[in-house]
Amino acid sequence: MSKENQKVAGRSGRQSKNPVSLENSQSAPSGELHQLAGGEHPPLTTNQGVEVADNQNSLKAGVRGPVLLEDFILREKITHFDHERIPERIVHARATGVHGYFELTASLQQYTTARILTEVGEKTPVFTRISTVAGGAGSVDTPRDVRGFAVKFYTREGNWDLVGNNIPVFFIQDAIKFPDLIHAVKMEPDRGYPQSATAHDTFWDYMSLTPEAMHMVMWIMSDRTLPRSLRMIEGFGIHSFRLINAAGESTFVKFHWRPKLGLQSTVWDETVKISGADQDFHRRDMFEAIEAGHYPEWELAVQLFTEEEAGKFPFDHLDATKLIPEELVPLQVIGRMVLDRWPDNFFAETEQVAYCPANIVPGIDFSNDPLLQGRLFSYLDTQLSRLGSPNFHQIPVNMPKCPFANQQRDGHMQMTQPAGRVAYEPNSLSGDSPRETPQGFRSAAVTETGEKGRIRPERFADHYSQARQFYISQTPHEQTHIASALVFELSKVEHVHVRKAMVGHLLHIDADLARRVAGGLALDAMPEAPPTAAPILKLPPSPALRTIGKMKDTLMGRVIGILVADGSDAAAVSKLKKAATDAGATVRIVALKVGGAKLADGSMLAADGQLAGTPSVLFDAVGVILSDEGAKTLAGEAAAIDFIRDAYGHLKAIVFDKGGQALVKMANIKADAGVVAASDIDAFIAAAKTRQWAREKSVRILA
Ligand code: HDE
Repeated sequence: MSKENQKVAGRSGRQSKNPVSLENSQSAPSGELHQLAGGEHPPLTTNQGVEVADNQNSLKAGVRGPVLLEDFILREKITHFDHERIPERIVHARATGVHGYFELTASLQQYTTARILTEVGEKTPVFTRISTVAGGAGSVDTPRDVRGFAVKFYTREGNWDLVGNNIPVFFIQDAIKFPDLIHAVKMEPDRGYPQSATAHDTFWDYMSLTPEAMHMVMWIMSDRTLPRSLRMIEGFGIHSFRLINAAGESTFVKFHWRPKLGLQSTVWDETVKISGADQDFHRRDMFEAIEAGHYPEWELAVQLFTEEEAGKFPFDHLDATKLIPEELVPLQVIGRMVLDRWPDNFFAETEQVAYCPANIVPGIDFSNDPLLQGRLFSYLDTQLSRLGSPNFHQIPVNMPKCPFANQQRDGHMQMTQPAGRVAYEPNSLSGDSPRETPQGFRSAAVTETGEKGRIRPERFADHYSQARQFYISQTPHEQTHIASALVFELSKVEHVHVRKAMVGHLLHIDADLARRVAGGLALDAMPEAPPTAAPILKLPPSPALRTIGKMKDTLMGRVIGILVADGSDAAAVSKLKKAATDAGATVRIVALKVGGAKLADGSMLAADGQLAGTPSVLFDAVGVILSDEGAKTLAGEAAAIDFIRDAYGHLKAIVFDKGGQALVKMANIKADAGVVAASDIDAFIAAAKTRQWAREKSVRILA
């Protein structure tokens, strides 16, 4: 509980004075005040602790007179309100944060002294923040964008922040390019749009001039950037880090998060419509899951390798545009993270949390990845201006949960009150002031040699081999989505030379992909491929890079929407509901009116959503259970036809009874394995666990 709350609670015994002026209030006449639940209310006070008698009227000179400057209550309230916002993050402003814990299941004692990675069974508290990158804090949850995946582990040896993304590679190899990359993706500075979108000229102009981004381009054009839920994304630390053991030996490590619910994405048309139907689609999904006790869970896995092994890789592991295929270095699962507590206050926690890749603990160290090295500077620097003081580590969400003590002092918003004469180390005047300890943090003893210069390793020059490997590893459906995404994005680019330059790069990745995109853009001729700085290797496909096939055989975390109307068969609704919930799904009832529908047996079934505001894009599969009369009524409502048509178009399973079938026919859809009669509920449940990929070519003209 915050100090302020404690203070207020502590005074709750004091009687509030009679709020006489409520009788005059325009906004809340006393007779109409809602009766709030729960015991005695503490008195409302100013920040100085003075009880407030009237929170509805400012102090005036006469009933129709001017407001008086003397009104300290008004001034304090408005001044505080005026300063409620802090600068939002330059990137990753939009996010959802949740508390939870990490539990180690396998020790890495051979490789590290870090207790969080060696003490099996130990539960370490975490705060995890999952974000989009490009949009502002108020932007939608579902643009085509990378997701940030930042975890703060409050370990016994200090805070360790693993600040990663849901994609294992990055756009650039050197931090000095980051401001240009972000300026290119953000809204264009003269017109102030688009918000949170890569589909515009400046982004693709920069991409077309940055061959090292081509691997990442493949990932962002894949459905990885269209997650179904934040609970269904993978996470990656991206850079190589080092683990240091008791003998001082170091091993390289890459960190991976794998979601227990499996990996799942939406399709593009669906994503676009979700953004309109529910701007907070991902945040709401996470909130509701936590409220329902369906705690999302991820496995933490590592890839471990030595300097010698790294020397044999066909790429440089210090290059953040490259990944280490799982087939080359297998993943070892070492723990799990469970998110089980929604923050008390969004601003205090999700907004004020400050992650920093430089926050590591003894036994972990950095690699020389030049992107990581730049990040080690950037985060603390940006947080100084975002949070306004070097004391932001004292904000509860940022504070280590282990003891911490040093001789740093003062600064804006200092919350501690150190006692005594000594504020330096070493000293001989204080017997209990903090001292260095031998088990404290030590950097890996690495020898560095070489000439100083603005240079890059030669092996960083291969920009296409892994881009090609990613593309050829995908299923045909996923390849089609990548091609179509490129066509969509480049169609929004006004400058034809930029479109052509991008297709030129694609020629190095896959000639068929280049042909499909050139065709989708109706280019007059195939452009020239740009020169390459290194030979393109024929790397083998890596099936682990796919999304399709990583869905789990469960409806856990999925939502089934059932469309009903007056006269729907109660037994059919309950049977469907039971089958869906037995398979782990959540069920939502949709009706013309939110009060619900009167079923055939006379019972009233309350709706979770009104049809007009609850389209099928919000569900993973749908049921249509209607009487003949109900079907006739809904035939006159475009939203009802769209409900079915969109579910079909988004490759979802649809189940219907006899009345529902009449409406399904009006949606003019073709029968397939995912269009199922209510008499075969099992077939529906099986179909709901996947998407009907075979249907796609009949509903959409893709590249
Ligand atoms: Fe970040 N990044 N980044 N980044 N990043 C920030 O820090 C930066 C990079 C990532 O939920 C900022 O506090 C530079 C890679 C996440 O609060 C800023 C470079 C990866 C978050 C910053 C990178 C990330 C950030 C903005 C190139 C994946 C959100 C506000 C060298 C491994 C953390 C802030 C949260 C946030 C700088 C590249 C992940 C400006 C200079 C690569 C998840 O400091």
